[in-house]
Amino acid sequence: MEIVVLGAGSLGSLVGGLLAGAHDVTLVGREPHVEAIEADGLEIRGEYDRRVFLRATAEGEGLAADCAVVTVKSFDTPDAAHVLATGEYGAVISLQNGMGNEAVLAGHHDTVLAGTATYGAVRREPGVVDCTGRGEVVLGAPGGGRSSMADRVGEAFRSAGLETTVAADMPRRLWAKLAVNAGINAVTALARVENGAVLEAPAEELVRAAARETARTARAHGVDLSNREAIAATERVADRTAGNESSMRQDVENGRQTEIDAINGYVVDRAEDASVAAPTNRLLAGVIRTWERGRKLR
Ligand code: KPL
Repeated sequence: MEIVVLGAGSLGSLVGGLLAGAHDVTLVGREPHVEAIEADGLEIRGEYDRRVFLRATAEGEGLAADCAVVTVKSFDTPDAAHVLATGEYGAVISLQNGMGNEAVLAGHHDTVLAGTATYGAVRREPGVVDCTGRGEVVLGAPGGGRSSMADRVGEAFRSAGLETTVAADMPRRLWAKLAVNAGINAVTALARVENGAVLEAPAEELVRAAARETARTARAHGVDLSNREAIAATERVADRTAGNESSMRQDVENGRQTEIDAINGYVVDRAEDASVAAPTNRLLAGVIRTWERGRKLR
């Protein structure tokens, strides 16, 4: 399959590198990462430990492929949608954190798939990505139901060795992943700890509260996600990725804007729409936004 991966951050580099083992992949990113990959290939450290050779470019306009995998930060989705609109793709799949990305992409493309990924990845230096934990990709039609394109893309991911499930209940899966990110990301970023730290007191209580509020909000919007399921999903991911730095912690450590608006901020907004209380998500979003403002990142 011909695949374009748009976004060569930690997850995009890892997914692009793994897909390149079985497919014709073009990774679209920024310099100097792109130049390093073009010169010497991409080194995947950790779990997979290999060097792969794939096309890498900083020019995403006018490309064509069977499938485009979007891994850019949620606040860059509108730009990504415009770039993709200049090319031709059989399907566009969002493998991003946060909610609302598929709707933005669907404004420019007919066939959009939703996806979640729980692989641990850290881009160490130009041309090098570390897989810090094997996770899972789940993909399917954003509104739920079966999709033959999702089956095709899922098979392509699996044939490249990525643990992949094609799901018919994506709205529920997206809200469950939102609960995971709402619980883990801001707490690990603020406390500068690894994901496993959220399994212990005193973080444990905070993280459960954020996941519980997310599930309550999902139910208020007609999505069948119990508090127990949301908490269990959060704890399972924290356990599997115990030694990882969350993406938000990486953003904060590197002085970059975070995805807080699409994660805890999204929960607060949807909770407000449905008159549900979300005090923990509000507090976490407020503290991260204050940090961003102090750094002139927003
Ligand atoms: O999605 C993640 C992230 O870091 O953004 C998790 C699942 C928490 C893995 O670190």
